[in-house]
Amino acid sequence: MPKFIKNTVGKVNTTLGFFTLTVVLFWLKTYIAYKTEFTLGVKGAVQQFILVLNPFPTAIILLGIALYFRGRLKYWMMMIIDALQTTWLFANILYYREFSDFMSAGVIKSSGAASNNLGTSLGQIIHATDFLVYADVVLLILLLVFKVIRIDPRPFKIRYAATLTMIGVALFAVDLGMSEHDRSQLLTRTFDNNYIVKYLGLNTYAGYSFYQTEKESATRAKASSSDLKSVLAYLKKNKADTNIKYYGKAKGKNVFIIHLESFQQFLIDYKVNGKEVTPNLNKFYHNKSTLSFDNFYNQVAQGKTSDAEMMLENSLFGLPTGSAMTQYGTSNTFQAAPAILAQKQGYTSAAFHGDVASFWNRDNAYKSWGYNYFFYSSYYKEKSSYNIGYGLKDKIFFKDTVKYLEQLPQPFYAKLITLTNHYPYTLDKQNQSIAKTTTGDSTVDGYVQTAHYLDQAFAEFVSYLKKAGLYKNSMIVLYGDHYGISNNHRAAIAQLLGKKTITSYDLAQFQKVPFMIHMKGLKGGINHTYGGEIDVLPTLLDLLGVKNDYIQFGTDLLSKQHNQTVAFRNGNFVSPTYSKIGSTIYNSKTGAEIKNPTAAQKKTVKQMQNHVTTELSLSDRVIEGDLLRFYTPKGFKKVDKSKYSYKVSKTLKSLKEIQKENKTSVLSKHKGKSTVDLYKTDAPELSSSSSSSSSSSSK
Ligand code: GP9
Ligand code: MN
Repeated sequence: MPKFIKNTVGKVNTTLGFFTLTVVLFWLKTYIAYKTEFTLGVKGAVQQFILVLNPFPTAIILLGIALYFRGRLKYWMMMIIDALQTTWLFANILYYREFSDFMSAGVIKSSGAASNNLGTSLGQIIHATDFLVYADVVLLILLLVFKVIRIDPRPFKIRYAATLTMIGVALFAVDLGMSEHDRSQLLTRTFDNNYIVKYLGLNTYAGYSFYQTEKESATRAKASSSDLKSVLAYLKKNKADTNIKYYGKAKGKNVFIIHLESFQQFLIDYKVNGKEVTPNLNKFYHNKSTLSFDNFYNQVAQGKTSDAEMMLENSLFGLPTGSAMTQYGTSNTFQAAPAILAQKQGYTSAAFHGDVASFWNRDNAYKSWGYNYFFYSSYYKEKSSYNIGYGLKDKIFFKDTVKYLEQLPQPFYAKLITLTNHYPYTLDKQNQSIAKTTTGDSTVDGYVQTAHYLDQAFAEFVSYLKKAGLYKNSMIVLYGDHYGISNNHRAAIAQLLGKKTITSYDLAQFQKVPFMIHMKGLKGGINHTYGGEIDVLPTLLDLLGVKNDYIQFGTDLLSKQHNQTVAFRNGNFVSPTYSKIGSTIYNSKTGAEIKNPTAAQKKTVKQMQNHVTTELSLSDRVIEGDLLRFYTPKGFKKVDKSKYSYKVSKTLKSLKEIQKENKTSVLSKHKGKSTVDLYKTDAPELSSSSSSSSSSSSK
């Protein structure tokens, strides 16, 4: 045997050598699992480097704990720690296979593992080869037991142990620094468990998840049913009656919620070089059967899309930091739109989205909200040319949604979340059909192109709805979730709006997003009422004729008593009279700053501010204290999450079965003949002559 190999092999008989071997083996299997068991969406050299690096820091720190022990004990401690880390890896491999997500502390603690049916299905998802993750631990133990590797009984100098710990900590800092650079606000915005694992590794994810859960359960434990009193008192005071002109007008109709990603109100009727950016949405907006709101604001914070979803379907605000859907979506009790409509009016509910299931914790939160079905990226044909940015391109998404949509029993509540019009607004050449704007700001100029693409995709979907007979028996709701162009682009915004300068008031106005409700026979028109995302659910429930005795912070936009002070998540607000941004008051009619408010103005603004602060903090209390667990309106049954599974095979089976029991789906109405052929799209990727050369961009 060559000498250097002999020397190297000889080193495993020292404590440091054995430690190194253990770390390297642990790293290797973790990396193999990253590549073969999980879909982490690693893009580019930096992310790849981070992925290679990320198992090391915590492995060194954790296995290094053993080095502080004496004699032979340190070897066995090392093996115990190794086995524990491996068990976490093992558990996640199994969990991921079933749920396409990592196991969270919340799932373990709230005996969610059982409520997710993990126990019953374990037998089906486990493969004999899974136990191979323990191979290195078993091997090392055998080598020690049979003295192939000799235990070095000499004490390991604390100095050296401390140095190794420091190396682990330093590597962790490098990992964290690079990750934050690649994906800022990684830990505060709480996007997706996949992200934490991709950047910081499985062990750090465990720590993070347990910390989050501890924090949550502390506030939850402190909360009691008496906290509800102030919430209920507030709601009573701010109650808005229904509008009899509209109440129940949509009863029994299918409901479509079409989420227009990053879509701002200013795009409506906007032109580039004389060409409308969104001609189809404009037509829809001006249709006489569409109720269109032109003073409707997004109210999201860091949780962006997820905040919008939380407001839309629960009428609860997102949190000041992070995503409420991620932090509380798994464990809290909710009384959300899908559950309400299912229980009160027998609706079937489904959410459709072309991204992975775990983003914004949708896979768990949707169960808490009572969604019967959730169709995410695994349900759609995946081909690299079909994707851009976060996932499926809108035209393909809408088209491939139909094969599931047609199987839903009617009436249904279907939410379709689009994706292509998302920052950084890149679109492959073959899909570009309008010129970019020319502000010179590269993150802004592509915005109209992706919006134009979304508009075309929407039109294709609508024409399918008409052919399939769905247009006339559905209420179609459109909304933009949040800004597409952030406040950092003042100069470009000024150019887009044709203004010289942009004030803070203008920026607040720039937070307007579309909100439209279309239905055959609905008295439409442009409605100037001020409102925001928090008001959507109460408005829809009134239209659907559902008695609303739920805890919701918005009010029906069509009600005479609707409060028109619109809260932003940071406590600023706009209203038809005054708006307050920071400490500055503006006259909403003129947009001018009110430098010296009168005593009466001061008093009014103060009252408005009080209202805003109170509703935000009470809503936070409901979410952070999980207060809905103490409040169940009459006749409402608490949602049982264990009833739902979004696993592809189970869903396909259940859809098939339901066709036999319930003959109300579009498919049934067409005598079992699919309506997919009615769908017409000009998506170049789907035409036979298409090239699949266009690539997906980074995530
Ligand atoms: C991801 C998509 C984007 O699935 O919903 O979320 P956003 O970045 O807009 O919050
Ligand atoms: Mn969004």
